[in-house]
Amino acid sequence: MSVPIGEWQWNKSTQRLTLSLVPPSLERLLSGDWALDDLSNVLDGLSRQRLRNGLETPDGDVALELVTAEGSIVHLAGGAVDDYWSRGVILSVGESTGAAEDSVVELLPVFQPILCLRSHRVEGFEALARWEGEKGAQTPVGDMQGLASSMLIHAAESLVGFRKTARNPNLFVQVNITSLDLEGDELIDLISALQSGHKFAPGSIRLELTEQDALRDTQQTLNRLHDLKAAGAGIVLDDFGSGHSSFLWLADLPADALKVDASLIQQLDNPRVETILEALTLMARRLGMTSTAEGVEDEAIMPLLRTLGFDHAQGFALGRPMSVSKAEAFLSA
Ligand code: G
Ligand code: MN
Repeated sequence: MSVPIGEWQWNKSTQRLTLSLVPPSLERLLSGDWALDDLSNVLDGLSRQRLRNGLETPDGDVALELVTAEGSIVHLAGGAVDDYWSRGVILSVGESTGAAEDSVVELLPVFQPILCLRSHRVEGFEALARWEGEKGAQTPVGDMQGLASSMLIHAAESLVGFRKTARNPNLFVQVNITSLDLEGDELIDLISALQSGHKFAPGSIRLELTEQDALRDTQQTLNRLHDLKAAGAGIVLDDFGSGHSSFLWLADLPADALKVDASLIQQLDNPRVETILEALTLMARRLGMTSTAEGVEDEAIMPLLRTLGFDHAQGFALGRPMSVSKAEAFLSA
C-alpha cells in the first residue's frame, strides 16, 4: 500500500536534502540531512546529477522516484516554495519484489483521453493499469492490493506534465478504485498528500467507482466518499446503466460526474435508448453532475451525444489508452 511516510526539504543554496521518514526501517536508512553524493550511495542507480536535476526542475515541480539499495521505493512529490527552498511529501510505494528486474511484469499506466463534446478538446484522461510483461501489455486481473495507490501516484505525476504540455491547468485525471481501496484511511491520506504535494485544486484527481464496488457497506462507503471529497478528490460513478446500478445510489452520492456505460451508448440507433440517455443526462445535471458517454467507437455519434445532453465522451474512436509520451503528443496535436 502506498501511504505518506514523511516529508522532504531541499535547500538550493546549501545543496542539501533533508529527509524525515516515519517507518523505522526507512527512518534509519534515509532520515537526515544529506549531501547528494552521500544520498546517491544508498540509492539504486540515481547519480548526484540526476537527483539534482529532479530537485531543481525548470518549473520547480518535483516528482522523483527513489529506489534504495534494499529495494524499497519512495516518491518525493512537491515543488519550489521560493528561490531557495523546495519541499513536499514522501510517499511509499512499497518494496520492490524483484519481479520487475527479472523483466516479468511492470506496471504501466496508460491514459485514455476524455473529450469535451462542445469544444472537442481533451479535458482529462482515465488512467488504466496495464502490466507490461513477456506477453506484451495485459490488463491486470482481479483486485490488486496497492494498485490504486500506485496508479494514483503515477497519474498525479503524469497530470503535472499533461497540464504543462496542453497549457491547461484544468485538465483532470480519473483513476479506478474498488471497495477494497475504500477500507481504512490510506486512500484519504494519499489523496491529501497528493493534493498538497502537487498543489492541485479540488477535482484535479477524480476517483471512478461502480455501484457494484461500493455495495458492501453503503453507509461506510458514503462516509468515505464524503471524506475523499473533503480531501480534494472528485467522485465519478462508473459504468452507470449496466447491470448493477440503481437510482437510490444516486440520491445519496456526492458524485461530480456520471459515466454512462458503453452498452447503452452502443445502442444509440434504438430511439427508446435515446430517450433513456436524454433523461439520464438531464437527471445528472439536476443532481449537479456532468455526464460522460463511454465506449464511443464511432465519431459520427458525437453531435447526437451532445444533443442528448452529454458533456464528455470517451472511447476508441476518440483515442485509445496510450502511454504518457503518446498522450502528451496527442495533447500537442
Ligand atoms: O469499466 P471502465 O469504464 O473503467 O472501462 C474501461 C475499459 O474500457 C478499459 O479497459 C478500456 O480499454 C475499455 N474501453 C475504452 N474505450 C472503449 C471503446 O470505445 N470500446 C470498448 N469496447 N472498450 C473501450
Ligand atoms: Mn472506469
